[in-house]
Amino acid sequence: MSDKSRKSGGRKGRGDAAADDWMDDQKSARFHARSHHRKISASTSRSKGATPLERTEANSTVIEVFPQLCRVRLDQDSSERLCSYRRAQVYEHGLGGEGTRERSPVAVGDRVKVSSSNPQSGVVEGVARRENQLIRPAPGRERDENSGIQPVHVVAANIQDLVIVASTRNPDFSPGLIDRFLVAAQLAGIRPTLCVSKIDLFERGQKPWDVYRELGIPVFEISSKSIDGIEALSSQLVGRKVVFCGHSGVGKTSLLRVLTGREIGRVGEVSDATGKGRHTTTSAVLLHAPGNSLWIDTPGMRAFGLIGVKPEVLQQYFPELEAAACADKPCSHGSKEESPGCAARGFPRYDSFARIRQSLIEGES
Ligand SMILES: Nc1nc2c(ncn2[C@@H]2O[C@H](COP(=O)(O)OP(=O)(O)OP(=O)(O)O)[C@@H](O)[C@H]2O)c(=O)[nH]1
Ligand SMILES: [Mg+2]
Ligand SMILES: [Zn+2]
Repeated sequence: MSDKSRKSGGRKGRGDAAADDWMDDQKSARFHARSHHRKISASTSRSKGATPLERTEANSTVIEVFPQLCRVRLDQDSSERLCSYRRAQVYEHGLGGEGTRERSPVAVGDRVKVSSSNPQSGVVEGVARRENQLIRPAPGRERDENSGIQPVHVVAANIQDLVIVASTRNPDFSPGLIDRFLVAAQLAGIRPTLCVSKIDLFERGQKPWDVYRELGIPVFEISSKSIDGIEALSSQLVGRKVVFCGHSGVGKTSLLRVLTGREIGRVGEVSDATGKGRHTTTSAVLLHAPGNSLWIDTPGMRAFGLIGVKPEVLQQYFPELEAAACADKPCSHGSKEESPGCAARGFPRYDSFARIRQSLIEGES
């Protein structure tokens, strides 16, 4: 979503179109789930104050989530099951603080306890306490006007690394989303890495991603076509739990194909007309890769709304601005009128910071 639409009363804070989301645009998932809809009528139980399972009680990992059903992988024999999760409770996993609520009991990466009566299917009996989670406002779900509750979508749970994928071209490199992901990673305690994809399309000139290197964020220039940079990136990620995020069409699935050496998922052409991806991947999926790696491919996001950060503390997540030599201490790094003696305005990410701050002031969670 553009900042223009946000200012003109667009879908504040969700930062995305409903079409990006598994629950709103998962044709195959609906197909899978349809037969179960009839059998399962009770609504998911919501348990304020109830406690999740201890981690040692879990016996499976959630690898894909659909409405009503999820695909899990059992620890015991690595077999997969399609499981109903309607009996599982929605726990308060310490999401985005007051006024937020997860809308699904399970997320990709969750550790769960599954009971199964046959080799194909099963039931999720409980969800283990999470180590962390990458969250965003649930696409297509506004904050409820009466209760003030913001529905939350957990992109992935129990992860160590967030690989932010941004292409040099086709679609063009766009830092706005990167800065938002960097804030979200800090909030969740996840190590961020910037992966600049399609380096084979980069002709020469200034590299707008160098600013992230200067900030100390690991930056890898890669190409899934020419395989440049893949080994270096891979060596950082083997054995780790990683979620790959970015705009549609930047090459996340292509990258995961090269990293895993498997023809996973679907890869789609970028539109010639708009220069944007076509939202080829429609639901997040966890891949068990060599070296006990858990790598999660996600659907392309148009934007990324932040949850659990107030505008006045946003600067804590922009360390270079935090250190700026402003006349007033503390300084909100606001507009010229608001903060006349502010020294943050000269920094490369200042405009990005100011845009995010403004959208938080205007009501993004
Ligand atoms: N030139 C070039 N093209 C690439 C590279 N990686 C991917 N592509 C192309 O970019 C397009 C999009 O690739 P995908 O892997 O489907 O992108 P994605 O990020 O998974 O997209 P969504 O699933 O929609 O979020 C395809 O046409 C790929 O062939 C690369 O390194 N270089
Ligand atoms: Mg994809
Ligand atoms: Zn300032």
